Amino acid sequence: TATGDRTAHRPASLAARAAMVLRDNDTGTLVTASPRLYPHMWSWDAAFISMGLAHLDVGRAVQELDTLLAAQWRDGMIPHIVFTSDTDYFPGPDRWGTDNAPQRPDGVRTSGICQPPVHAIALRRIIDTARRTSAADARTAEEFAARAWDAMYRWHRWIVRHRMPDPCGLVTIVHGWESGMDNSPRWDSAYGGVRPGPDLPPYVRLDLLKVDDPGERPSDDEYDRYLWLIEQMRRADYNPDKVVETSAFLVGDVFITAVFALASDTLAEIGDEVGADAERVAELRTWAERARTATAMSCHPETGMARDRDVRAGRWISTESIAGFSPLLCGGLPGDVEDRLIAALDSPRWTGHPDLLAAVPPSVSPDSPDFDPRQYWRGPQWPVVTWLFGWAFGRRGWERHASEFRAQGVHLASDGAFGEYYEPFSGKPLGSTNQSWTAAVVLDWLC
Ligand code: 9YW
Repeated sequence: TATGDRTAHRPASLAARAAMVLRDNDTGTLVTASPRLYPHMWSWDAAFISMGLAHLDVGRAVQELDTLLAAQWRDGMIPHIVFTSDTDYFPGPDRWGTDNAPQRPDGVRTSGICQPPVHAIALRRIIDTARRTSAADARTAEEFAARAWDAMYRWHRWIVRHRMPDPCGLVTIVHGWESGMDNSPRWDSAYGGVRPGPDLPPYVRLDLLKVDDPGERPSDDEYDRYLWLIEQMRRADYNPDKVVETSAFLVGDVFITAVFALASDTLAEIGDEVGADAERVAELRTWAERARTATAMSCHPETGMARDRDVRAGRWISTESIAGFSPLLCGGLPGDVEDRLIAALDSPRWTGHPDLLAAVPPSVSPDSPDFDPRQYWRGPQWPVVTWLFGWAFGRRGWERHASEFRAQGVHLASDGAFGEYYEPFSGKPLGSTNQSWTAAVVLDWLC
């Protein structure tokens, strides 16, 4: 069936196509983030991909997380990219130059920064899916959880030890790429303070050759800043504390903080189920509480929207982005403030905007001056973000919101292109097509 110029697949056909995307992008031990644009494993993509894989083969799902955990740095950091041998991506491992970092893992090349800690959430989802399918699947997932739990705990501990340096208590990032929302207007002012030095080694971008419209990608100026930050970290040998000390970009990320709270609670809960060390489980709950409080404290006194904090400049960042709703992920707000935030999410400035094809939140409010409907994290809708909020809403007992996000997310993706992101008014898929994490969340919605 067709609506406008969009084809709409029925659920069974959409699920079959999503499964095909995951199979086609599978190299054997990892599913690449997308077929052409991103030929490697990305940390938070891998988490979402693994829960999609769980619907096809639980053994393969846990293998995906095993591959990621095999690239964990010795100090606990899970790196944002695990490189395959494909050389058609920039910046690749040579440019990152992590080979000399003393904490790097053996036998695999990675980037030197991290991404949102959604991994425990994926593990929860894999266990829940496996328990629904068969006793053997449940055993596979639970055995993996028992085996992988310590590694995940060490990842969360790394964040607490190295990335909560500011009294505001937010989890701090040293590069916009760590946020997962690379060129979000949330980071514009902080990037203003990043001045690439004259000794920035030259480079050639490859991403622009792989999309139809370079206007959907970050600009060259933005890229210079991205690479300058990498250069600074490389010169600090990726020592985590030195990096935080020296980075020109240091921002408390409220979305990551809320995800960290949610994931720490989830990991604690899994720890109880698999009989993990009780002291460590208790520590996770303390960390979750701390992050929840920091998230709640960031809220703007009038709008109630959560805010990031530019630590270098010592000021709050009030961009009207999806991250403003972060407290809904982890809780911690007084009831009336939370109700107002939910009302804001449902309002015409956001999900209730009359011109949206699907009622799921865009990355930036269409009514904000920062909004650009085609530009990456500056406006388009990202199915994974919808999945995450929907899953958290279900966990918080908000069934109506959770099922609404699921239905509308499926509607947006029903064209079967599995876009990396979508133009919110026309539903046109943008960036890469057959993007693995989009296929994975659609599969999870449909199964
Ligand atoms: C890049 C892979 C990654 C995602 C990020 C997204 C984009 C581009 O693609 O990053 O070159 O790293 O912003 O969240 O993990 O899908």
